[in-house]
Amino acid sequence: MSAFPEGFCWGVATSAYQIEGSPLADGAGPSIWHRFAHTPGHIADGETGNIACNHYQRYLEDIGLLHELGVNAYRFSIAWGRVLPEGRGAINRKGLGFYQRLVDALLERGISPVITLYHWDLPMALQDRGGWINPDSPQWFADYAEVLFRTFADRVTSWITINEPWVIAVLGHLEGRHAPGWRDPSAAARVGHHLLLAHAAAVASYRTLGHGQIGIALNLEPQHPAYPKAADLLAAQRRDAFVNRWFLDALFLASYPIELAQIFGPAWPKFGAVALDQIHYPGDFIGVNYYTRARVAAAPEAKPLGAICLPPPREKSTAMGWEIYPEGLGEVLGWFKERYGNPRVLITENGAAFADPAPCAGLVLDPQRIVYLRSHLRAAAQALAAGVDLGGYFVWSLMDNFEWAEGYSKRFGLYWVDRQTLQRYPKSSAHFYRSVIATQGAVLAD
Ligand code: GBH
Repeated sequence: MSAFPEGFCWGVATSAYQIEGSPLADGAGPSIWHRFAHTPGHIADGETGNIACNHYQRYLEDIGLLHELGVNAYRFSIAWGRVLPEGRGAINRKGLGFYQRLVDALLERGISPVITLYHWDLPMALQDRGGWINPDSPQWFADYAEVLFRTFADRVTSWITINEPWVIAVLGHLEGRHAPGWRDPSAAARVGHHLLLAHAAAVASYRTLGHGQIGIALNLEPQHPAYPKAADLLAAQRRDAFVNRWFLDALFLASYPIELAQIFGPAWPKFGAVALDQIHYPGDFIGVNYYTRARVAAAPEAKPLGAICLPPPREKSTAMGWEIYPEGLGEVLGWFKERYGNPRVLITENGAAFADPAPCAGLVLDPQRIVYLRSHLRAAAQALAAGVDLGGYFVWSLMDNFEWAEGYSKRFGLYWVDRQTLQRYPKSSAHFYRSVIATQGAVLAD
């Protein structure tokens, strides 16, 4: 099964706040994640991104890891506040310089940068103006994006505007588990809309400044009824509207699912035809971040969705408590072909956290991660064979890093990071992924 075509994009993914460390170095402005992590009670073990993987200093060594894997692409994000410490206005040359050196070093190694403009670390200066609930926020984002499009016009041809608008809106503004830590349904609804407007504005700007491909990355999860009964089926449909179709229907169909008005009640704004036309803006590809599915049971008392998710059986669960369900990746990829006009798709994140053992003779044995990756790569190959326009696959993540509210307690990396020395050690999954890439997927048949 040499299932993956010539030119297929093989990569790994990271994000700035999760790996860089030194969040205030060289004149950077603080971000909402810096503030959130320094407010007690938000992060497991009171951790922060102050050190993270110290990638800010060790980026050349980390490019060595990418080279070792044999990837032809690397997805990373830029910290807005390093480039624009106030979020707008004056450019911080030193902060921008870090990313210029990173991009140059990647290109020297023949690795294509795939840049995410926003992976959750909004400058605090903009949060002080309301952050993403401010109607000016899409313009702030477009102006920031323009700085980067101009800087990298000749060198970078793959861009992702925003990582997981649903997580930003819901975990950040409805459930308060992520920065900025709000619990405000009306804010969450408006933030979701402004993120879509921000994406559209950046895509429009890229049309005049760049000649590559630009898209958005969505977290997508099939929602299955826990039991074959009508109430669970309806609950799963509500949750599908909430998690998946909120952003898919907006981008591809110029509409929001009607369920959202029921779920949010009076907190859901009345969007007119003009507003819906403005968010109908998929870009050149859609990024899929796939981890799991949900099994949904009706629960009228669980507001506002009237639904709860069942925990998976132990033997099917990752360290995050998410079900290992590779079929779901095929299902998600199928949606694009069946419902959304078969756009180009990149799997911009896929991976799993497990309780890895410490390195032994320089290697970490993580057979569970190999099983996880193999089964999901097979599902991707099958989708390709079925006619899905799949252009690439990125493992989350290159190395163990700051797993948001979980701190450093959850390890997603192909490389194990020693929290004392920050030394990187390969896991057996790194060797596995290298062989997948080297054979264009032929080893998946074994
Ligand atoms: C991604 O988000 C992020 O882009 C990345 O930064 C992060 O490190 C990585 O995943 C790992 O977490 O609780 O069973 O209902 C993941 C998005 C959305 C995936 C919520 C799991 C909940 C499953 N997540 N979803 S469940």
